[in-house]
Amino acid sequence: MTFPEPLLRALRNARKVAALTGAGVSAESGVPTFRNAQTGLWAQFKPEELATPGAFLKNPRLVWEWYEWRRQLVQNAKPNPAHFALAEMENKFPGFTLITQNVDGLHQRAGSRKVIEIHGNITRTKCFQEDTVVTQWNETGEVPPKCPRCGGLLRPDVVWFEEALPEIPTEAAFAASRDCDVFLCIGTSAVVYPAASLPLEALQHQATVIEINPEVTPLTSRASYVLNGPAGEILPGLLTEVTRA
Ligand code: BJW
Repeated sequence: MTFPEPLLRALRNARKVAALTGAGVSAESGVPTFRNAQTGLWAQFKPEELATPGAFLKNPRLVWEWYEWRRQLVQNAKPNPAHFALAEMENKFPGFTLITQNVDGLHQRAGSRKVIEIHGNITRTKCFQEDTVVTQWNETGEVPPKCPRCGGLLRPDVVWFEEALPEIPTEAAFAASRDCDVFLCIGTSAVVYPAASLPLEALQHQATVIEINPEVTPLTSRASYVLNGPAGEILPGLLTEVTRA
């Protein structure tokens, strides 16, 4: 792909760069995107209908088992060239902030050191009752297991619909979006709020917003540039071009 010269110039001259990633960044690692049809046993369920506190309360076993399946999938997945290019950007771009909606930890496994996770992480577990992280519990065969302190149900430490995002990471994500010169919006359908307001916040503060996605999203018509294609191909190419002497 050839990149527009003004886009390359914006990145080369940027004082601060922020990037927001979504499930599309992990698609090339074999992790299904959130709004893609699920496969096998899980094909009959819509992710949007499992990732809510109401769904968990109605059928905690079902939701826990769905996350067990996804944990396994993520554990067996490997970071792809998009994750590696973003890790490299942390070294090459001044003031680089990586914000992710992904809960799979693949950015960290690719070498990104500073990752703002606004939707939590699937590898952590917390108590539904106390909302505190739990690292050990008795395996009694109950599904889901119970909190060793209060006996409440354990759940993944992720943010479900209707739940508040973690305050400190979310504030940091908004601050980075307001303060950057270039904002990269990569592999997200840009429909889930408040994450979807981050590129809009950047636009309002005169940043150059670059969308990388093979599909059209609600952001497409507003972005300064749209790079249409898979992140695993576009990001390494972009990094090479920007850092070319
Ligand atoms: C590729 C590719 C390749 C494919 N390369 N790209 C304002 C307006 C309207 C609604 C709301 C609003 N504010 C809040 C709401 C309600 C709600 C919401 O946004 N609903 C909308 C659906 C309408 N938001 C919430 O409920 C949030 N909470 C909240 O606001 O609380 C307020 C509150 C305050 C105080 C007290 C209490 C409450 C919470 C949102 C939490 C979202 N959680 C999930 C689940 C996380 C755990 C898990 O993984 O199970 O996060 S939902 C799901 O969506 C997940 C994702 O992070 C998130 C975004 O999805 P993403 O990443 O964009 O994935 P996809 O699948 O949608 O898209 C993939 C994209 O990749 C596509 O575009 C492809 O084309 C592309 N792609 N291959 C590049 N190779």
